Amino acid sequence: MSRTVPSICRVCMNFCPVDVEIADGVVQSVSGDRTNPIYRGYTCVKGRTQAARYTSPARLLHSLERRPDGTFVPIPTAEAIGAIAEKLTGIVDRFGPRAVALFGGTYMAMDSPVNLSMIDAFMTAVGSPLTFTTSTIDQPGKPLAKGFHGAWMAPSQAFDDPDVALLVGNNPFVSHQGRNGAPADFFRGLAARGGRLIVIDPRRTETAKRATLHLQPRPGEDATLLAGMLRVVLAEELGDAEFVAENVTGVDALREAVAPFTPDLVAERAGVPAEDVVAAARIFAGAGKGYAAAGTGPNMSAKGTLVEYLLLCLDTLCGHWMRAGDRVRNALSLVPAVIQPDKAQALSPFPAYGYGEQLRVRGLTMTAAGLPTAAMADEILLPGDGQVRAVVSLGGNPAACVPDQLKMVEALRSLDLLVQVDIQMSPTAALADYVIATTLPFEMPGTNLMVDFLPLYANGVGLPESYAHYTPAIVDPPAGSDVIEQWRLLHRLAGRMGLQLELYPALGEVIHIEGSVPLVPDMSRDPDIDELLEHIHTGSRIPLAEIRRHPRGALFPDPPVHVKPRDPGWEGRLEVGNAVMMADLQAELTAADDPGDYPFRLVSRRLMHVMNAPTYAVPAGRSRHNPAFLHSGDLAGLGIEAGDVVEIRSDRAAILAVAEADDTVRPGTVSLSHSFGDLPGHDEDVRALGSNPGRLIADDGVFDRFSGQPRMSNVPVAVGPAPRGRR
Ligand SMILES: Nc1nc2c(c(=O)[nH]1)N[C@H]1C(S)=C(S)[C@@H](COP(=O)(O)OP(=O)(O)OC[C@H]3O[C@@H](n4cnc5c(=O)[nH]c(N)nc54)[C@H](O)[C@@H]3O)O[C@H]1N2
Ligand SMILES: Nc1nc2c(c(=O)[nH]1)N[C@H]1C(S)=C(S)[C@@H](COP(=O)(O)OP(=O)(O)OC[C@H]3O[C@@H](n4cnc5c(=O)[nH]c(N)nc54)[C@H](O)[C@@H]3O)O[C@H]1N2
Ligand code: SF4
Ligand SMILES: [Mo]
Repeated sequence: MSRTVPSICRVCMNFCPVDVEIADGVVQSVSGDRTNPIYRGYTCVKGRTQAARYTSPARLLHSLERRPDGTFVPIPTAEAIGAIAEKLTGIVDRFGPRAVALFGGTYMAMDSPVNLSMIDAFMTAVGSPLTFTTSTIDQPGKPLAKGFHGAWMAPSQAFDDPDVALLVGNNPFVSHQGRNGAPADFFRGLAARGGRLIVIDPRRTETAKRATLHLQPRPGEDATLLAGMLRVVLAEELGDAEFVAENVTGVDALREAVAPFTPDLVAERAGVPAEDVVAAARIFAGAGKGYAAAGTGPNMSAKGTLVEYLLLCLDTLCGHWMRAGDRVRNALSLVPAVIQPDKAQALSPFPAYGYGEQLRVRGLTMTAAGLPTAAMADEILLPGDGQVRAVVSLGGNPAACVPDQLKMVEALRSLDLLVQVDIQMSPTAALADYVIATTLPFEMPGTNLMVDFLPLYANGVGLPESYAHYTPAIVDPPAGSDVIEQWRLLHRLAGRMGLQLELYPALGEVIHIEGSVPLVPDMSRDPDIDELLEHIHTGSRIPLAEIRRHPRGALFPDPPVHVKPRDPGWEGRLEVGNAVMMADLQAELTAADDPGDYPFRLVSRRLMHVMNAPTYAVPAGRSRHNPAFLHSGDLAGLGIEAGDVVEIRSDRAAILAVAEADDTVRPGTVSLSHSFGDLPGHDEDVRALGSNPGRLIADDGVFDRFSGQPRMSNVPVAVGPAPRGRR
């Protein structure tokens, strides 16, 4: 018998509401929910084809243990947990708690709202500060820049309804990182209102094609470009003088720092017309309400903090922040209401790095974006006090996603214990001592807490209106399987290690809520997931019980949230002339760019049909590899035909990739998606597996000095025909 039930797609962070057809307890098909007021039926190819994720023979249904000869044998998950608990306890006893690290990937943050809090509870109980996540190899510049600039204590202006949006290296049409919902609806609405869209991207992306103005610069020149725009805004007095006078400091320092960035200099450096730099500034500052946002590209250029800082300066000079009395249309629904930004005042700059855990390499420390993941391999390989001996990896694929793949794989191989929690035999799983088979999203209850939280993370992301959605588990795991939720695994592990967990509401370390009371679960039995969910959503503006009454999700405009006036005597100011940032900007002026032996620049990108690493469930008819997109002029110049295998070489390594002609790519750049391929030495068949650009990156070469994020885009490379016999 077949039935159709509503749920939430959790393949990517858009969290689309879907209708799921189920027959005999098995997911058959997935389609968009047309009745939904925000998404209006939107889904993408990954979401619509996800039934295959549930039934494929490649799905891991049992946990595995590695034998001494390197092969894997199935092991009951309960038995594996016992063995892992014993080994972890032994490692902690011998080497201390810092010898245990945890790696959390995107599916750790996404599949259950309980996971983040559970991870913090687990690592706190173990006593280790070494939790690494993908946050610091993604867009760590966002939280870091807020530290240098300060934060407006109300949301950015007109996210629901902008007159202008500036998107720098961000392609929401494919990535869905932007306004959550249906990307086309947002851009259509913007155009219909006469709103302006400015896109800065070395590729003429799906988003850039909709832009009023597209600047197609050399990669890695965003700081130069933004400095040029700031110079125009200041010189032509285009900003919001009243807002600046009341709330901002450092304008003179900024004016001085951007003075050398004339339109001509910027044009020459970035390879764009000088008049476009001026036009971008005039459009952005003159259009009215709006916001600026960057995506992964500029954050990965090893200057992410500076770029994000300059974007905040641009918004601040233009007064793009909500004022007293404004209605917050996308007031948080699920995140504790006490942290809703709702006051028209500035929080002065605060330390965003340089505190907490000191890593043993490159002077890196804890940051507002978390612990620098680019130091994880060194923390494993570097002998001495505090050396990491065990890694528990959840919902991510560190052997593929962390830059400097060669070093990371060497590090993971050297561990005393590697536990990989996964749905398939990923490259990391292949290196693990234990592979724990885990549940898929429709087998678990969930909420859209992560999406609700996004506006707290940065400008230009999240939902346009207050909207919340809860889904129960809608199918059971396959009959005869032995899979476990990530949160339950951690709880049981802690129980077997004799540890007591304390679970805080919301998103663990990601959000600190003064005075919140932890849940102290009974460690001798599995906690009830409903109780955990209730606790995680403690203090939300909309009680979870109310959200649960709307199985298709709903808008929750009431109680309304209005921005309050500034507190009497409040003296906080936003800082646009931070000395550290201004010094980094000056350094840009003299940064030499000698192509040497590496005339091309490798730039990052996303592909519609996969979420980062490909899974076994790549939609039918889509390529399993990640093509190297090159301009047809470049292909001709290199004597390479589309479809040929090329070699891409950096000063670190070489990879093979299948060339594809694409004239949306700026000449001189290679646009290649990440996390494909297999382990080094196992991915010769590039047409079947794709390749890993992370192998071309050194984690200690060029990097953002605050987050440690290596240069993952704008990587100097040479491109040529693959060696004979490898084409
Ligand atoms: N060179 C380069 N490197 C990059 C990037 C880049 O642009 N360029 N991007 C970086 C960024 S922004 C990020 S966030 C990281 C992403 O890095 P990861 O977090 O590692 O990425 P994913 O591929 O999303 O997750 C991978 C793991 O989740 C498993 N998985 C797939 N579906 C599910 C599921 O439904 N549930 C569970 N539990 N597991 C599942 C997969 O088998 C795989 O092992 O990569 C980073 N690395
Ligand atoms: N379909 C799909 N969706 C995804 C993912 C996926 O793998 N597939 N991954 C998810 C994840 S983990 C994340 S973090 C988000 C990321 O979301 P986005 O940041 O929107 O990701 P991209 O689509 O890669 O867009 C980055 C853009 O930066 C450009 N770029 C590269 N280098 C530079 C540079 O130096 N300067 C400028 N200005 N631009 C540059 C690239 O050409 C590209 O168009 O997407 C998420 N959504
Ligand atoms: S955009 Fe696609 S993968 Fe992401 S939540 Fe929506 S349907 Fe799922
Ligand atoms: Mo990401």
